[in-house]
Amino acid sequence: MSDAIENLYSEERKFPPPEKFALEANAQVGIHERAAAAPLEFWSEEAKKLHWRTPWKKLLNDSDAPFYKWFEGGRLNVTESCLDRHVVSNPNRIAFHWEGEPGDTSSLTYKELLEEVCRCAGALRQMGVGKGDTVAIYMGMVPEITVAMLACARIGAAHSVVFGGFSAESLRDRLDDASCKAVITQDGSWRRGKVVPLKENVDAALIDQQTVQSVLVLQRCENNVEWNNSRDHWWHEIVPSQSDFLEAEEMDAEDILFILYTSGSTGKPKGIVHTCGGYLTGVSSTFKSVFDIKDSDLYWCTADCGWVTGHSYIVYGPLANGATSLIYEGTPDFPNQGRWWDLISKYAVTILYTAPTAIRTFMKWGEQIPTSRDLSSLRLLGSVGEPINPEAWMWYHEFIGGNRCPIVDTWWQTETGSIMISPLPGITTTKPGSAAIPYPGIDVAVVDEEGQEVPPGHGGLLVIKSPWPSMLRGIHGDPDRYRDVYWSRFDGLYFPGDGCKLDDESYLWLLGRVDDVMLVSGHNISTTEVESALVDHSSVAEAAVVGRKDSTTGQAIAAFVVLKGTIEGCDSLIQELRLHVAAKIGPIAKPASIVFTPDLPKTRSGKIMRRLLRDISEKRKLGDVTTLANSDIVEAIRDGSVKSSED
Ligand code: 7RM
Repeated sequence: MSDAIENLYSEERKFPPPEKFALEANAQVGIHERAAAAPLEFWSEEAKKLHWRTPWKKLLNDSDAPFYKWFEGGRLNVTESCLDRHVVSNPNRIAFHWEGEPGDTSSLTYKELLEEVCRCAGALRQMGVGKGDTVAIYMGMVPEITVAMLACARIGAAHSVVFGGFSAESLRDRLDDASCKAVITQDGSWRRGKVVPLKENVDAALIDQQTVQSVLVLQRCENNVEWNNSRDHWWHEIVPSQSDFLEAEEMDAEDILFILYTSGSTGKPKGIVHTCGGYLTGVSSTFKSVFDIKDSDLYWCTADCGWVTGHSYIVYGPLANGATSLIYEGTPDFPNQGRWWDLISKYAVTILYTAPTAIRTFMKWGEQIPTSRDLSSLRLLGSVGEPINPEAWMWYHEFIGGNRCPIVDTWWQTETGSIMISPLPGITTTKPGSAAIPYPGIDVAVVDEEGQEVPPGHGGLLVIKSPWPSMLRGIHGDPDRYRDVYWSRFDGLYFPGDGCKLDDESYLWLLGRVDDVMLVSGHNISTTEVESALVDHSSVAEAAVVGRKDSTTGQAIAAFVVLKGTIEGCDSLIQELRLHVAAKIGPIAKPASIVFTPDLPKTRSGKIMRRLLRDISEKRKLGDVTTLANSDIVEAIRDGSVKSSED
């Protein structure tokens, strides 16, 4: 019988931590072993680094699995760990430097941030929002989005951040699902020099909507907006007049901190629920050890707060650690393709956390853009969101990291709350394309279809074997779906839905979503490995592959390829790429067809949407494209305006 997923790609390059980095790192050798010997003790120590008003009575309650509870009886408000304690020790430290897309700037110290959070919290209370309510936040990347999230946390209201690129309909679904009582938004948001009409979308979402009673509107773009006097409030009219201190609402460790919707590949979006104590423990601990944060660092996570990465590694993890971060409002190509690298030199960014999709886009644009800027302040790089192809990893290492910065490839999900698998930069020897090893205190395995652990050198399904503090507590309003999606595949194991392989040293190599695995002549082939083999070719910046029905092989591999710079696709390149894949990982993985395209269909957070490519390949009517960042490209690929060949 063949493996649940085969191990085809072999990668031999290794990068041990630089000596000086290793000596000075926050996390030192021994941490993994100590945590493995006593994981509950490890999490207890990590949680004690937060500010608790009342200590917990029970660290982990597993009597009603999979409805686990952590830190039962503990009382806290997460904003006291993120703000108040730093205001006591270091009030004038900068929490956020912010740069708007048009080039305007501001910064907020911890003292100023706490004061603005308290004022916003006061305004929310005046609008009738209180403990136990849910508030939707539909904004762009302005400092006030962090203020809005923390203001909710301050008064014990759950926030539900809806990405500012989502449509009025998606917003409406999420407002209904969580029975949101209020919405915080902006008149508009800047994107590539244009105004995204956020308030207009909110107005549309609220037509005949039953639960929302008030809307708080930040003025950002000075675009014209409709106004409903009995419902709408300008931020500048009701926030500045509030008191600059508001006593934090005391919460139970297991009270809800936020709901965040994941679209998933099919079905209704799932409202993933996170709670106060466990979530903050996970993000605070991982932020310190994975990103090695020091007082001297200037940290930049390029994610949007509408995505879990923004929640965990722009807001809660960095603030719990008293870090100084950069937030940038706009796109990487405004006003030109060098904007990010200009920001890095201007602010002397030391730690950069971004996604493979961005890295591959920069590869396509050419390395002369970053290499003509001064990136010498960088000391650590991170990646999240998709498997990073070894060649993209090498490009990131060389042209962004100047061959001196460790790379932390961090695997985790909205559901896991915080990083589960990652190198620790002062300890772990990295391998391009591998997320390396589990975080201390995290217990994972790779199993076959029957749930048996596979030996090193084999592929299978990733599972998490024990509960962890920042795990989701459920899907809002749907306990059965929670059990069904995450806990029913293997008894007692959490199933994230990702394929994974173990190499000979038991390093973990994530292989993409299990739903995307291709079955070719009885072999289970991961999309990631074929895509990495394509990206390994010097002409290729990005690739997506899918299994399309085939009468002889079951499925045949259909590839979609984005070439670097000005390179033109032609028949001889198609043949060359097919041979390249065959040579790199084996003839079985050779794509049956290759289509050149200027771009790939992606979700708003940059993940490739293979489902739509499957629809195109099997000539089906296209599924839902509304959650796509770039919906035009699907039409372009389907209409064959791009060069293709089949054999
Ligand atoms: C943080 C985030 C989760 C899914 C996950 C994977 C994929 C994320 C990596 C990765 C390989 C990584 N949350 N994924 N990080 N795959 N290597 N380092 O992305 O909920 O939006 O997505 O993303 O498939 O299950 S998420």
